[in-house]
Amino acid sequence: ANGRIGVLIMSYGTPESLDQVEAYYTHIRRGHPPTAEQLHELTSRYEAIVGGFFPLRENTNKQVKGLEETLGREHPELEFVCYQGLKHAQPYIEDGVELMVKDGITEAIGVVLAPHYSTMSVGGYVKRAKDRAAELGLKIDFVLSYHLHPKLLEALSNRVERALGKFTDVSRDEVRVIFTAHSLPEKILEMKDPYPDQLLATSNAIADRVGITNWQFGWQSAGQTAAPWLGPDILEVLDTIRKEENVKNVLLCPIGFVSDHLEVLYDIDIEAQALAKELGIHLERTESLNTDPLYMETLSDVVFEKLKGAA
Ligand code: FEC
Repeated sequence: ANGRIGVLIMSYGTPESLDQVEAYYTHIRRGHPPTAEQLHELTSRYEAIVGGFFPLRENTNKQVKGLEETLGREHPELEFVCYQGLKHAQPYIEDGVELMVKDGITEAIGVVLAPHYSTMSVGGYVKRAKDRAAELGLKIDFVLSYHLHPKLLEALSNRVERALGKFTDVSRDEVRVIFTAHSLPEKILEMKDPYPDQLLATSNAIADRVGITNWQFGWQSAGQTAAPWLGPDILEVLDTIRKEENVKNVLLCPIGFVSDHLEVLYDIDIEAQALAKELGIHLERTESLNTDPLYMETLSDVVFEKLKGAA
């Protein structure tokens, strides 16, 4: 490829201030504003998390910068220019595509800051970028998943190792490791969506590397809609394993997320932690990837491989 290559880095997006929470929530709900009660509930979750109200924004900014630096270092012969495209906040995915075209980019690769493919998650990001790129005549190709990339597995395995070290008074085998990811509506199963299998493949690969057999998978952060969501939820899992198997030590490893944000800092660190206390469980969580160089290299590798494939 000649000239500059655009990289559209897509992430979930988060509000920038409390007065943007309503617009953000309305966007997630596809234009349906939340009730006052729902809005209050979400606002209080943001108010409760550590690291500022909206850590996802700064984390995404740092990941974008980190990936641009890594691509530049690993491929000095090429010029990669990174753009952000957010699913539910500005700059939206379409804004990122428009900016690339305005900057004279003609060839681009898109990648999502989530390792596992689902039609409802990554598929949705890709569709929006593809549609806008087609309208503007931009050539763009997409990385769809990277859930078994060796460097990603290494970064996650290191984290599991480190967090297991926090259980000083019991043997490793006594710690139940629960790999988690964002739940989705059960209807994805009928669509033969690869999401659950990819998540299990990542879990299995980490368990193999770390050498753990005492592990399982659990879903988290399911939405409040009438349709059923994939389960069991981690809250239910904690309750069951304490009562039925007398498990007292649990390590949660959120493999579906790559950054500190609401679903990690609230749903795990506050909500699951409170339940664990009540149940008498020592609960720890693996650190988020954020800008781990191994994660930046994972992204750099998959973007470059896609570019070579597209050439
Ligand atoms: O820190 C932040 O400000 C944002 C945290 C955040 C991340 C995230 C990631 C994923 N979501 C996924 C699926 C859904 C589906 C619905 C849904 C709803 C919400 C709501 C909030 C929210 N999500 Fe999210 N998600 C984050 C935050 N998510 C807030 C709305 C209130 C609530 O239900 O709690 C249901 C929407 C609908 O009704 O249609 C589905 C998936 C991911 C992981 C992949 C990715 O990052 O894209 C899948 C981070």
